[in-house]
Amino acid sequence: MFDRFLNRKAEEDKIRQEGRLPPGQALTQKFPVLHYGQVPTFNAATWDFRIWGEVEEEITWNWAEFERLPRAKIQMDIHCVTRWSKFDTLWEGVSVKTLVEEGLIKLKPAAKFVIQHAEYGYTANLPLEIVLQDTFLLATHFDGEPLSPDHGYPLRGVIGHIPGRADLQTPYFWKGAKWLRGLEFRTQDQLGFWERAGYHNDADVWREERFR
Ligand SMILES: Nc1nc2c(c(=O)[nH]1)N[C@H]1C(S)=C(S)[C@@H](COP(=O)(O)O)O[C@H]1N2
Ligand SMILES: [Mo]
Repeated sequence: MFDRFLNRKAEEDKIRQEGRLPPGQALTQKFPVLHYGQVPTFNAATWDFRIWGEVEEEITWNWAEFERLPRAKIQMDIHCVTRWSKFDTLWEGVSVKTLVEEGLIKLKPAAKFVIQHAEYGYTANLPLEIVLQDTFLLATHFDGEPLSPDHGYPLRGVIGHIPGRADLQTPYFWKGAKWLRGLEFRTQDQLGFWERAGYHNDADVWREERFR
């Protein structure tokens, strides 16, 4: 596509005109890596994914079982609180909304918040309604390839924005946990790793809710 040959500034101007550049953000054509701590290794024989809390049945899926779950693809814009935004990113993985709709996760009515639990005890919290949006995915693939270790292989949460979907909420990208190992459904919210460090709990990119 011709767009690929535009320089960064020209592409940013075009995105801004389309109303897709949130306040205080800049377009990047790279994919920066940001996280606290080490990159964990993956062992398919010992990896599992747990679902617990406000659910009728707790679940533990091993990697082979996780790979057989229904798959979804989604293209969206992602916005990092460190001020880079990346547009039209393509993700593939498992939609929590689909798992709930197909009865693979049976939520109790009291479930209102979701904690993503990742390797080394990293957590990220979101309201259930955002986790059930089309813009939240348990992603195994980016741009048609398995995630790289730096970006969360084999599984990460991702949250972004679909252009034109002003009805959906868009938190900053840190609300997606890399190296994800489970989801906890809760009646009450609980601050995640960056939220405890002073980042905004709601983290709406259009309202520039960066810090609390
Ligand atoms: N497990 C884990 N996930 C994490 C983080 C982290 O420190 N640990 N950092 C978050 C932050 S602050 C950002 S901006 C995004 C960055 O994702 P990327 O490295 O794929 O760009 O991952 C998020 N997920
Ligand atoms: Mo971040």
